[in-house]
Amino acid sequence: MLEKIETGTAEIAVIGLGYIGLPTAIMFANAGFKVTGYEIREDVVERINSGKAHIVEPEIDELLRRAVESGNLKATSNPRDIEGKDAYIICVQTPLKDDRTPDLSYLENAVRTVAGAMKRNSLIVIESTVPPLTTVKMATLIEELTGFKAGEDFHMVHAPERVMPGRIFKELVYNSRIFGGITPESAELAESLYRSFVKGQTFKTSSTVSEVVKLMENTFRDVNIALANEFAFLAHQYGIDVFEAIELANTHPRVRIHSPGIGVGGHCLPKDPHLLLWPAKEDFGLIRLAREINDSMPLFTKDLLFSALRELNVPPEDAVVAVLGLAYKGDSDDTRNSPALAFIGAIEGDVAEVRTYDPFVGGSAGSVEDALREADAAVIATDHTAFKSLDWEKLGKLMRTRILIDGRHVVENPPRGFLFKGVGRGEY
Ligand code: SAJ
Repeated sequence: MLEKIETGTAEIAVIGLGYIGLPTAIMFANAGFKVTGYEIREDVVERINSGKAHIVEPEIDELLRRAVESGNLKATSNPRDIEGKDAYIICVQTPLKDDRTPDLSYLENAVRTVAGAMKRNSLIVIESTVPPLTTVKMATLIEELTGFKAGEDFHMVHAPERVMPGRIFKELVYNSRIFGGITPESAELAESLYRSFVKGQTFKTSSTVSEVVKLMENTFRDVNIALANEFAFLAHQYGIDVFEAIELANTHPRVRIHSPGIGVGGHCLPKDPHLLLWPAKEDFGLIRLAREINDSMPLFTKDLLFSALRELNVPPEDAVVAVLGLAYKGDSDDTRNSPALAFIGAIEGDVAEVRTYDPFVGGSAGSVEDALREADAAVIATDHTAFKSLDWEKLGKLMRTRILIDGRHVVENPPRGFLFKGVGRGEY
């Protein structure tokens, strides 16, 4: 196996051709391996085989074309096409169910597909973010399905992805990577396979440590953002601007406070703390409380809006509210778990009309001007760069009532003629 990897003759199957799977398949193909990408969505398979990516990412079209034209990358929906491969790389989603427990059905289906296709001595890599102990459980499932013995007849590794959309092809190469094996040999095989394109540092450990590392990374951010949100809440009570306080606190060499805001969205931070806690019998409660704090921030922003409406004697039921930004973070078109949507859900029904505008996503209005015309309040819900240079004094002339609520610290100086409130901006 090691020889096949080192000579570039190992055949690879990538299961799930999404945001992580497709770029990973492209990287292996362009490193010289024969790669079969397995994906159940047939339209996606067709697109990829014609050299066109179904996701938006810098450089992807050029790199995909090279991979397909060289004959090294083929996509398929037929599980028979991935029979007898040397390595299987699983990149499927692990979302939460409505009750916030992990939905591991995509992963289990992928593992069953691999078990039905693999031969003795295969290497199986899980890149998906999973609850602790999942890789070991999946190894047991494969043992049951194939009769092979884990660590002897097949190798299994958790190797979490760490890339950021928009920088995927750079980060795949230069980020450091963790390879958590069910045995040291498994980790070593995966490390040498990925070394074909990874230039960052690589580390080997156990699969459970690797699972926890990935979950700790995002939980660290989530808990720290919750702390920043708590600071913001306190700043309102003390009548100060928390961003000024944070900037000054961060001049300390060992302090790095995050940014408070309307909430925490995306497909990782709101989910991963739940995955980390799920298999545990007990915990101290800090991580759960942080999740609750971050989930409550759209409601806190609603309170700011409603107190502004009250101050200017606008009955909420008559108010027209323009929400600027739908994406969960700046300069992105991704609305998964977006706090902007949670905020809209919280005010809809309580106000007369909600208009939305997002330069990347769209929305009910075609422009900022259209959204603001005759509106009573503007609420900035996403830190898109374009929102930083809005001329509020000019835009204010379009509005019926001049209320500006900043959920993302986009507006540096409150514009004249507005009632301004912002998350953490307690002094205005
Ligand atoms: N946010 C704040 N305050 C902050 C930082 C972020 O409110 O100080 C909010 C953002 O506005 C956003 C949410 O948190 O709504 C999450 O944004 P993010 O940029 O922190 O994270 P993601 O979900 O886009 O990507 C993260 C990344 N992890 C880290 O930066 C540690 C990425 O590298 C991971 O690959 C990705 O999760 C993942 O897949 O796990």
